[in-house]
Amino acid sequence: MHIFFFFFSLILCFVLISSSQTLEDDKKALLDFLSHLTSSHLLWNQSSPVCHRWTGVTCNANRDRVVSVRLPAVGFNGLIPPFTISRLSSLKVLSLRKNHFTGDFPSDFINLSNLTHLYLQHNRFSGPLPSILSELKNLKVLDLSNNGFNGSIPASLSGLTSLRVLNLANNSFSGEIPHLDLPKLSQVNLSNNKLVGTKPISLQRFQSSAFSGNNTTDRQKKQHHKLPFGLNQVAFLLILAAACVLGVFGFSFIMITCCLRKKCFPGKLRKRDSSSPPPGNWTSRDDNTEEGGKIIYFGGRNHSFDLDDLLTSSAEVLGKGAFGATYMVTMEDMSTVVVKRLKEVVVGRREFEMQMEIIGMIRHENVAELKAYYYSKDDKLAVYSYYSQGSLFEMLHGNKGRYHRVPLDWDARLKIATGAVRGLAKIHEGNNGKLIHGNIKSSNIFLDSQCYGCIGDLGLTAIMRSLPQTTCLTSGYHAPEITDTRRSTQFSDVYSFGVVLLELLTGKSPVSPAGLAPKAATTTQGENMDLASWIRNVVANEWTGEVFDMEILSQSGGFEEEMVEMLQIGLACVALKQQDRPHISQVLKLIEDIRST
Ligand SMILES: *[C@@H]1O[C@H](CO)[C@@H](O)[C@H](O)[C@H]1NC(C)=O
Ligand SMILES: *[C@@H]1O[C@H](CO)[C@@H](O)[C@H](O)[C@H]1NC(C)=O
Ligand SMILES: *[C@@H]1O[C@H](CO)[C@@H](O)[C@H](O)[C@H]1NC(C)=O
Ligand SMILES: *[C@@H]1O[C@H](CO)[C@@H](O)[C@H](O)[C@H]1NC(C)=O
Ligand SMILES: *[C@@H]1O[C@H](CO)[C@@H](O)[C@H](O)[C@H]1NC(C)=O
Ligand SMILES: *[C@@H]1O[C@H](CO)[C@@H](O)[C@H](O)[C@H]1NC(C)=O
Ligand SMILES: *[C@@H]1O[C@H](CO)[C@@H](O)[C@H](O)[C@H]1NC(C)=O
Ligand SMILES: CC(=O)N[C@H]1CO[C@H](CO)[C@@H](O)[C@@H]1O
Repeated sequence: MHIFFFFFSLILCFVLISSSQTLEDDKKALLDFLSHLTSSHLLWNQSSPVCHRWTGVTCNANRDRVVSVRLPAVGFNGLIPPFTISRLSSLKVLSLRKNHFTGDFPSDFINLSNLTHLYLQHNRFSGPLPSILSELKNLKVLDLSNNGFNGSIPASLSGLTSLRVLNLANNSFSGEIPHLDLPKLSQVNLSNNKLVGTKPISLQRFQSSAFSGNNTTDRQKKQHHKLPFGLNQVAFLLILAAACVLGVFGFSFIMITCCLRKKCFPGKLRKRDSSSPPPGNWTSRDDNTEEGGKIIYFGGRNHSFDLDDLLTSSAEVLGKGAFGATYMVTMEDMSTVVVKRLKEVVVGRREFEMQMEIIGMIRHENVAELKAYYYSKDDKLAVYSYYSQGSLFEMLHGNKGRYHRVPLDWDARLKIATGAVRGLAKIHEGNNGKLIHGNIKSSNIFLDSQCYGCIGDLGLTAIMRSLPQTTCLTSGYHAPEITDTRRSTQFSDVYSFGVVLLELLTGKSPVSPAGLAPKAATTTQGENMDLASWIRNVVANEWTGEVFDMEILSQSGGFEEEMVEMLQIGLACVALKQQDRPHISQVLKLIEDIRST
């Protein structure tokens, strides 16, 4: 009996020890890794939580294991300390690209059985690839380009059955290219090696540029193609080098949220097929290094992108506004950020940086986060978080944007207003209570994962050529005094926010007043009237019930009192005289009280 128990507990212990690797073990492995490397500026604070604070480290949803380590361009050199990184047994993504690591391919990495993405490009690795590499059965992306690997490409790579991307360019691989039977492979680059012979049939489907700079022959003809190393890229590498030398200033956040985020309207909100063309020239045109910029990150938790990423990742144009073009940029880890390429910046570098630093300080769940910025003579970029559910404008007025129209019930609208007013109240506290948004409108309000409103586009009006031209497109949001002063204030922000509230209630767009015509026709000014004036008129004539969006009236019986309350708040915000408007903190309290009373 005793012996039985003894063995039983021994087995139990063994099972527990072998299967319960913890975050502590992961932390230890990472600290071991770092302790062997003297070369970087990276500091992981032992007493701060790994999952929240450590640069480049991301955990799983339970926050009990490390799943991604991304430390691109942090100045590491020497050998990768063996048996450190490879102890992170849950690791899925490892990026150590653009460092100066030397030595052989770290063969202990084959213990990382869950690894899906391995980025070791732009280091100084050498020697042959171990054929045992094929043990990494889950590997989808393998980028070993721009190193000094030599020897032949192991035929065992055929065992990497999940592989989608293989980049071995700019190494010294020799011999013939093996037959690689990888049906999922969609991108290959073996250019600039010392390979000979014919392309295997299994790789015939890839363009010849993937094999350029070698002595391989096509079935038809020899390839002699090599792209010139353009000036743009030279400038670009200089900028990057400068950024490295200056040290890693701060770090950005991984945007895994877009994957984790639930949709507010499952099944209903469909993304349109994105048929927008990619942006034209993403490459920095800045070849004056003195004026050349560096990218500044806020946050310091994780950095999943560098400037290189922003300028080379696949980008999609989201829109072209008064401040310049807005792009949605998807990173190599499939996270997404919004990049604004600002035109007509009127302030100089110092003022630009000061303004960005002020905005970067604003951290609130209802304010779209400024993740990074970049200033050079020719390019000014602001990088914000991306909200996958689109803007309130798209939600309300549908079909014109990237999303199809979805009915929004009263609860949803109340939540959006609540989030947005919290965000704006936080913004007005910024810069010692002096910060102004200057461009509040429904297309700058986004929905977060909990479907609360979030304020986007913060901080741009202050650095741009006065206000965007007051065209009929935006004037619906502008306080009357702005027409004369051309300067935004916190009062005018409250006015614009009031217009958004009215927009939520009526479902009518302030930017297309023609839609008001049928009901407004009885008034004197007819269809030239903006949304706020129209509602003032209707309410003055005691037709209150008439202003509400049919969609919320039909959906939510019994909430009319709440709507009337919101209407009164909205009307107070759009008071013609600025001193009659409430402070945003009062608006916040009023809106939060709608439900809680
Ligand atoms: C490390 O983190 C702790 C807690 O977050 C903090 O109190 C401490 O100042 C940090 N130490 C350094 C050297 O940054
Ligand atoms: C690897 O991933 C699988 C599922 O994706 C998981 O069940 C397993 O526990 C992971 N391995 C480790 C060592 O975390
Ligand atoms: C893999 O990990 C085990 C311990 O879990 C270790 O004994 C072994 O040497 C490692 N393999 C390699 C190739 O590093
Ligand atoms: C690979 O490079 C190393 C030096 O880095 C050299 O000793 C070795 O002979 C080379 N192997 C082949 C196959 O070229
Ligand atoms: C190979 O190196 C050249 C010149 O350094 C560079 O232009 C090219 O982009 C590199 N190829 C890859 C696939 O990284
Ligand atoms: C290319 O390879 C062929 C053999 O496959 C060899 O005859 C030829 O000399 C090589 N050319 C160069 C430029 O290396
Ligand atoms: C492969 O990389 C070379 C530069 O090294 C580039 O010119 C070529 O376009 C790339 N081909 C593919 C298919 O990516
Ligand atoms: C066809 C071709 O470009 N072959 C080149 C392959 O790479 C070797 C080594 O870099 C060159 O010598 C060949 O000219």
